[in-house]
Amino acid sequence: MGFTLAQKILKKHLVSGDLTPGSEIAIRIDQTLTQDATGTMASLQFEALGIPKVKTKRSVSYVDHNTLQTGFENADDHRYLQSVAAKYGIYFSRPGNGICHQVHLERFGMPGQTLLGSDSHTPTAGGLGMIAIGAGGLDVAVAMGGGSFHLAMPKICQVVLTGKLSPWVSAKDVILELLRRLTVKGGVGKIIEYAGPGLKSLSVPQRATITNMGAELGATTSIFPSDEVTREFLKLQKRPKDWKLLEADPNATYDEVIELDLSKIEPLIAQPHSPDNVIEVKKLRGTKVQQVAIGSCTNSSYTDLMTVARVLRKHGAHKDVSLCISPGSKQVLQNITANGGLADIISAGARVLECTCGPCIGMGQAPPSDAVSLRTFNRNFLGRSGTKSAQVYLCSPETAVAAAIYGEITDPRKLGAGVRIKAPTRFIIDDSMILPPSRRPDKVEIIRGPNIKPLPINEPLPDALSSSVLLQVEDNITTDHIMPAGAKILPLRSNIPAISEYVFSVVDAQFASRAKAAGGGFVVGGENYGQGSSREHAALAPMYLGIKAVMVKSFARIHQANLINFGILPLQFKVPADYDTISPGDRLELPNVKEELQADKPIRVKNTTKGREYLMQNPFSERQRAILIAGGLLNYTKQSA
Ligand code: MIC
Ligand code: SF4
Repeated sequence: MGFTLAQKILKKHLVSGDLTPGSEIAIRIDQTLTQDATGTMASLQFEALGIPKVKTKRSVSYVDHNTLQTGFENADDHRYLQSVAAKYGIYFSRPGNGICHQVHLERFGMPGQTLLGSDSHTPTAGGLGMIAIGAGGLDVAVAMGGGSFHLAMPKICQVVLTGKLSPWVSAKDVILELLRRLTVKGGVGKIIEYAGPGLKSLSVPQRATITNMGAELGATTSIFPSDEVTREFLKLQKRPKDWKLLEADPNATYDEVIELDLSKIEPLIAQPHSPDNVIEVKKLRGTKVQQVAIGSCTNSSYTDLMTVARVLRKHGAHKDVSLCISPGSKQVLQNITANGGLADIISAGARVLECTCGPCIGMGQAPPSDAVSLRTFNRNFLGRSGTKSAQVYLCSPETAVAAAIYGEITDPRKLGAGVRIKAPTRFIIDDSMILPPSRRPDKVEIIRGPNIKPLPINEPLPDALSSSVLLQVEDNITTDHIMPAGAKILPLRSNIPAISEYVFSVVDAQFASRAKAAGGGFVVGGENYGQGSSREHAALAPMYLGIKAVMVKSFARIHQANLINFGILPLQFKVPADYDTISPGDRLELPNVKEELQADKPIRVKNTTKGREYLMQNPFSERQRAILIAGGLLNYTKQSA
């Protein structure tokens, strides 16, 4: 039997387990990536491991999220991260150099290697033929120290691409079409592997748009083969030697196959407040638009921005639209500057932002009240833009620029003959904002600002738990609901006591004070709980508030792993309908939790308020059980050292 591309790479990196879907495997990690919003915690955790130098082939620390310096906090964090990078053998991408995923694709990604990143969009590098997975900061810190990464072996879903995209339809529409078909839960427990004759018409940045938003499908990762298109991309990046041919065996078998004819895809748009709420752009024709934001790790490549520039040169932006553009990297900005694209963008009246995540994570450019904002980003969760009443739509750069010109949602095909942006034959490559690690690490001093507070550590799991339900939430709760981001809260990422005040604040402003007054408790949720970002703060901060267990119908992968890492029990109902018999405030008891967990038995929960009893699944691996009993991965690692 042949192997799929993902299986081939996983097999080469396998440390333990086998490739049976659902069983636990451990893999060797070649490269890691951290960004500043998750990286300070990951760095504190790496420091706590006491290892003198990273053991990966390449580790890179990016500053791209927390760049709005309204006080000392973010700037202090940047300085801390720079000193950690210099000391421990990590490359440092300075603030302004670009968004981690875009820069990693350009400068570091390697076909056939594994990449673990403390950001959920790490699978972007799958566009280059890598197995690239998002994880919590602690898992990444462990990988930097040479530890393997544990995960449940995913199923492999093949997407066979045929045909070619029509003018004004782009890679974003491909992934929006998949989101429409599969939903935000459709990729859970799967790797999406792309194949077929349609591949050759998609450039590496276009492939990266697709793998990037595989995260919104809930997929473990997504991957494209490494072919002639990949070779051309790496040649342009002056990295021809990093290329190798990688594809699935012709007789590989897949758990699922989806066919997608590129020529049949139309311009699509995701409506508020979920990336899978997708319809054709033409159906929303005429909706007035107040803001258009172009950028993010999904859609800010050279071709994306040149397309926008070319359209703007002809038309100019509408007077009622605030148009902002954040290039994905300094490389993109330098190249569109050199060939006049930036001048067209500026002349059209766009507000040009620095090369960072910016508005995508609510770091500035919050739209006005009730505004319609069209964004080329990947997430439109409620409140993420910074304005709770805003209506955020996700679309391609083509659809975004059409709205910027006409002041209303417009099918970009109205713009006439399609623009074709050819990749330049020479690219400006300038790595001056990437600092290699110090040659004299012993001389480097770690610089810590006053906002960096020590990492809180959990207690081991007691024999029994008893507490009340502090909050009950619906399906598809995101980590943006659990631990919101934005310009006000993000600077507190290295200060757990301070950030914990904002846990669930989008849903329930009193949550933190109630949790503190009660000395902790439980949270009850629906399907796909914890989807979205990899931020381990969505586990760490609730842990700090005394949350002992989260009881839901199902979990999103990264969040579930983060809960385990910080010793919060992630429990799933055996009978999902039990959810309906619980109300906020109910008193729950887990009389034998430790013993049941250890003995691989279902975990019993008594609802003493309602006089009912529920059974919870115990699907954990032996290692996960040991981590939960120890009160988290740090305690477990210390015990086993
Ligand atoms: C996001 O897009 O939500 C983020 C901000 O990049 C997060 C990471 C974080 O919260 O720091 C992610 O996707 O993992
Ligand atoms: Fe940054 Fe947005 Fe990408 Fe997250 S999704 S890494 S915030 S650009």
